[in-house]
Amino acid sequence: MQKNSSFTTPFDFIMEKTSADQTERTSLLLVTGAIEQGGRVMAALLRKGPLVGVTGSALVRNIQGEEVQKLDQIGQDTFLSLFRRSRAVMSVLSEEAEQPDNLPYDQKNPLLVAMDPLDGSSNISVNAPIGSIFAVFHPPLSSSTAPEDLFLKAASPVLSAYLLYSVSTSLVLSFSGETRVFTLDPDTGEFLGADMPFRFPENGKIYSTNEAYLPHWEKSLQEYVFWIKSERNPAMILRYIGALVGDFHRNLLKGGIYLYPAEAGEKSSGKLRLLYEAYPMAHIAKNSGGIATDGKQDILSIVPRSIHQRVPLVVGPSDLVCEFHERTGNPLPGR
Ligand code: AHM
Ligand code: MG
Repeated sequence: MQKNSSFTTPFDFIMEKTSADQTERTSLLLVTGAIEQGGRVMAALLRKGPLVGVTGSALVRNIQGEEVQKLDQIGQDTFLSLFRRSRAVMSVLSEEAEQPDNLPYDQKNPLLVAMDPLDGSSNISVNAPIGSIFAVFHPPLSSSTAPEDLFLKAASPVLSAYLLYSVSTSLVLSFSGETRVFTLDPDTGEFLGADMPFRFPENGKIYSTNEAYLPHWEKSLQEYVFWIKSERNPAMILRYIGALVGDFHRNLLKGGIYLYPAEAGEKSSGKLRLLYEAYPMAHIAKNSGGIATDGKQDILSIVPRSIHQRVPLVVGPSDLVCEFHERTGNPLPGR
């Protein structure tokens, strides 16, 4: 890849954004460095896929009752050991572990990380896009918080990120009110990106949802989907990868709304997890001119009741999310 002098790295981004307040700089650089290194490790393995035996089932079920893939375990081990090595992380909550892993640290301002180390597991066996998602929090101020409650009492994420493993490997980082998009140069191992904030384009016309579940949704949602594809001007088109990271990324670049609503029955709270799927995407959306809600309220205003809590998710550029709320009878206050 031709190196362009205006490219920056995640390191440059964090340095620039912490120049006024350096108290958390080192911890954030160490955590971001661990995410980058994990991205390099995962991307290198994924390039070879079945040739090195990393695809396929691990023949066990996780605490959510879902079949664990070998790559789910590899992602979990890779990122957990990198966060441990960073010595800047106090605790890691993961989709793949029932309880958070408390880690040794020696930084003055240690951080909490909630992660989905391998998002889009059902795409692994068909060589379709997958990703890794991270929300980074400051620990709660109260020193009496029990380790198991750290993630329930932390405020909104301070930094959010995802890695998308696809045609190339992307790293999207959101911090201090800005989102930046980087691409891995596999020859040098560097993540390089434009030296400017990334924002959703306006007037997007994509919607992303698993429409097979529509018969189980509330009537107002069914009517909304009928309206966007049949009556809206311009009509919207459906694109669905089936990995939140892939769908969110396409919508971030092209302008589109992602919906994973609650359903009658088993999925009455939706499918996606609040702390390590909805929160980071909501934080990235907010820093890119977007909004994320559970269909009623802002995702970032929801206080978690349990660490693996599920929520319905609606996320995208502000214009499309506001339109969704108006059409479904829950206009967002002040919008
Ligand atoms: P996972 O983290 O176990 O892979 O599950 C989350 C994924 C999301 O990435 C994706 O948006 C959704 O599940 C797809 O679900 P469905 O197959 O029900 O459409
Ligand atoms: Mg997952």
